[in-house]
Amino acid sequence: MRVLLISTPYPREENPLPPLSLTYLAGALEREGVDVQIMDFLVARYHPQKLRRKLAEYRPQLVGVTCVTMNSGLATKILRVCKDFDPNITTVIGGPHASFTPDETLRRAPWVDVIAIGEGETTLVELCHQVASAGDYGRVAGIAFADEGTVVKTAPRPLLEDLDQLPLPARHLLPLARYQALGVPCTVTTSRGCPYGCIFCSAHQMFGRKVHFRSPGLVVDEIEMLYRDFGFNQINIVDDTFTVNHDHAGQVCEEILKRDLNIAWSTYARVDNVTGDLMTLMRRAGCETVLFGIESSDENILKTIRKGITPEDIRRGVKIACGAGFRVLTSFIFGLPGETPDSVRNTMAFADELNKNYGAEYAFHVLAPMPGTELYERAADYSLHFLTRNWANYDANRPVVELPTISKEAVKKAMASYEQAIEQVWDQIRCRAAEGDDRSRKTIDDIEARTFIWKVLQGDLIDKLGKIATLDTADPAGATAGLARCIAQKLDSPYETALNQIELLVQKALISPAPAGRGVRWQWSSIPQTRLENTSQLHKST
Ligand code: B12
Ligand code: SF4
Repeated sequence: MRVLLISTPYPREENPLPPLSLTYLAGALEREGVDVQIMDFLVARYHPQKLRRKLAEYRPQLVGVTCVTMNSGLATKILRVCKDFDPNITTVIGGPHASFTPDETLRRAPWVDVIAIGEGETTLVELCHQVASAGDYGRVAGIAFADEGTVVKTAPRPLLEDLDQLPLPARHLLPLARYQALGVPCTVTTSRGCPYGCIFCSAHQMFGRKVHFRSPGLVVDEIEMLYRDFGFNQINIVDDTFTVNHDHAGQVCEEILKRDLNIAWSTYARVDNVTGDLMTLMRRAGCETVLFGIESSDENILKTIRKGITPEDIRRGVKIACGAGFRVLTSFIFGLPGETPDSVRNTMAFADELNKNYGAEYAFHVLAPMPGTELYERAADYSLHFLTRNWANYDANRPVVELPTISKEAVKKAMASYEQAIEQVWDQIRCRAAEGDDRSRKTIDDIEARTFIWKVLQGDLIDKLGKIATLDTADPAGATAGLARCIAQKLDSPYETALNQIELLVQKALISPAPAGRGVRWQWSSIPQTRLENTSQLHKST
């Protein structure tokens, strides 16, 4: 049985990170002896022709794609390419959006065979067994499919009780060197589920309100492997709320400290469940950044959305985290039920207050009621008027619904003033850099470097331009310069910039030349065999 798993691309502004969904799914399949590959379009160019080439070469019997709401349209298009290529391929879609829109997805995309609803590891394994034996999908819990014009939903898939039974994510199937070139952290989870019931969020619908935890020892085994074997020194713990259980969070931190891992990490937290002790411990264990979902400063709005926090909780939590030396990011949403032009102004002033008083940074989004949230399911009760049902617009950066209490223009204006404020901050950084401030110069250089690398990734330039016809293969500097010249020309960027960036990739062993004819061919590095052996050791022990 051969399975191809695909991540649907999304814009760079959303900060692509190594996808845990596909690596967990692939890990579960590998453990069952299923042959699986991942095509990761988050850090490579998507083109239907490229996909067709892969389908022709790998000949998968099942293709599974993951997406969220904003890229769900593209995800179904990807599956259409697969179905058109070979109608015998079983096409499957999963993730938070598809899970909550099975009827609509099957109606809009009749070439999709199966929707995986909710947690996917066991569902996909069982589905593969059915596909391999030409069996009956109907026996697999947690899926929806069309049968002679009607949508069949099988029994709900029970959530995994013991997360230690999960496989290790099969990250060796990802193009990790590309993520490392971008300098982004590697994603890890220590738990699934969220006990809170915020009405704009679907987390508790997806993984339940009972939080299941992985054993801290196993979590840190994985982090240690990412650090020692895969070369990541930045980790993002993507639990819905890492700080929800202090014992568990504390044990993860103690375990990191015990093993003396020099990693920097970041995570999501709630202002009402941080304490000075926990924050101090997290800081000692290498956590540098926490992100708090604040949403609004308006008490009535906070009550309506059932966030369960007050402005006082917010000040207290932010003060503790900033006091403990964290970089604190606060995230707000414009356009929640009850929003008025006044509450928008107050929320912006509040974000400024948190910044001035404690040093917390802030970001604003616009409400996008995604399927699976109470706001979406009961939109009329909250007086939400949908402006568009085009999911591509649900990026939470523009109004997709309107409220009687505030116009969409007022929300757009608030977003525009926030974006302008960010632009001003950048102008100041650029000015300071021009005046010789080293820190500002470094910030600008980092951004420029990432932009350059992003273009290289999106153009697949190492793969396309990497064949360098040097006569002397023993001349690595010549091959590096050759590649830099080709890329600089293609991107119309200065040769020195290209050379610096390519040299860095070579130094970090993220790209390497292999002899090809009388010259060399550059390629992205894969994980060395010894590292893979360590991975499978850990696989066996979990
Ligand atoms: C980390 C994260 C990010 C990261 C990285 C995403 C990544 N590449 O991993 C960043 C910061 C980039 C990000 C960005 C955004 N995110 Co985000 N993010 C998360 C977060 C916190 C964790 C994701 C994760 O790794 N989960 C763990 C894995 C194991 O779970 P999973 O992805 O759901 O996969 C399981 C199942 O869904 C299923 N499954 C998934 N795909 C498939 C495919 C097949 C074939 C099968 C069989 C099964 C299956 O099986 C998997 C294993 O059990 C989730 C919240 C959450 N708890 O999941 C939000 C979440 C996914 N994000 C969300 C949103 C809204 C966004 C943004 C739009 C934010 C914004 N602009 O405001 C952007 C969109 C970018 C994008 N297109 O993904 C929403 C999505 C809601 C929706 N309906 O779309 C979530 C669910 C948060 C929430 N509760 O509202 N996000
Ligand atoms: S917003 Fe955060 S706390 Fe609220 S339900 Fe979603 S993940 Fe949980």
